[in-house]
Amino acid sequence: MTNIVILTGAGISAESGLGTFRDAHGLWAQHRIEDVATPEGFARNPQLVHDFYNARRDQAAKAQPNAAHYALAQLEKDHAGPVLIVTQNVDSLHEKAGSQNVIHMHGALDRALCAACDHRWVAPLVMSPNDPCPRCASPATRPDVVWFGEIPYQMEQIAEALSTADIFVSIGTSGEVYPAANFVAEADHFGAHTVELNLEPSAGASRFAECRFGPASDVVPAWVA
Ligand code: BJW
Repeated sequence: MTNIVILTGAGISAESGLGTFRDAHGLWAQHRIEDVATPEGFARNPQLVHDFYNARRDQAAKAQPNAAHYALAQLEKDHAGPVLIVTQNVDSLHEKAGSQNVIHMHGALDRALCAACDHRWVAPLVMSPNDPCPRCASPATRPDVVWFGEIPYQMEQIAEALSTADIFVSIGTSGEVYPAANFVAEADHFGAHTVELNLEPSAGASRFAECRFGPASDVVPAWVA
């Protein structure tokens, strides 16, 4: 019984119409990271940050999974052993495709977080800085996403999964952002076979035992088959 851990990044959702971050016309070509993806940026201008995430929440709500998301959901159904998806993505396309075992290590667009009391709830489509927290009433509402300088979610479960993985697959991620960029080294250390499926070689491509390059909607179903 093989244990499969799959890391996904923005590239898997690109063909569903959601922008990546670091590609030529990606989100970071249009927005300064310091302004929209750090706690300091949020403290300086919460409305700007909410505008950025409100627009992305609207796009993500309308997006549909592509063949890569469906192939991974089918893999989870068909595979005899455990299949865990650790996604850096804040969209819900894995769940929409039918995957059930998904960790959102960078949070989720459809969740809100109170910066004052850490309460979490289902986000409305449009959020604003003055929205009161339903629990403590503080006007400290923020998107429940992980910004630079913050600790990604469920790191203990991820470390445990990487330590027992037989196969580790990285899909559609540039390998520029830690700690996710280091998962291949962790999985390799514990003896997993490591595979990269990406449009082009990522920053960490040389660390993988096997690489296949092309659009996710081609290479992921082909790898799963
Ligand atoms: C396709 C395709 C198609 C395109 N088919 N493929 C110096 C050294 C090392 C680390 C650090 C350092 N200085 C600071 C750090 C830490 C920092 C970091 O990594 N900085 C780097 C910039 C160096 N990291 C952090 O701060 C993290 N926290 C942390 O480290 O805490 C300490 C700690 C950790 C663990 C335990 C204890 C303590 C937090 C990082 C948070 C990242 N947040 C964001 C925003 C999330 C919310 C949102 O969505 O807005 O996460 S930034 C952004 O980057 C987002 C993504 O999840 C993340 C990764 O991006 P991704 O998914 O890889 O997208 P792209 O665009 O980069 O790549 C797309 C890929 O797809 C490309 O390769 C394309 O080729 C490919 N592609 N079309 C297949 N059709």
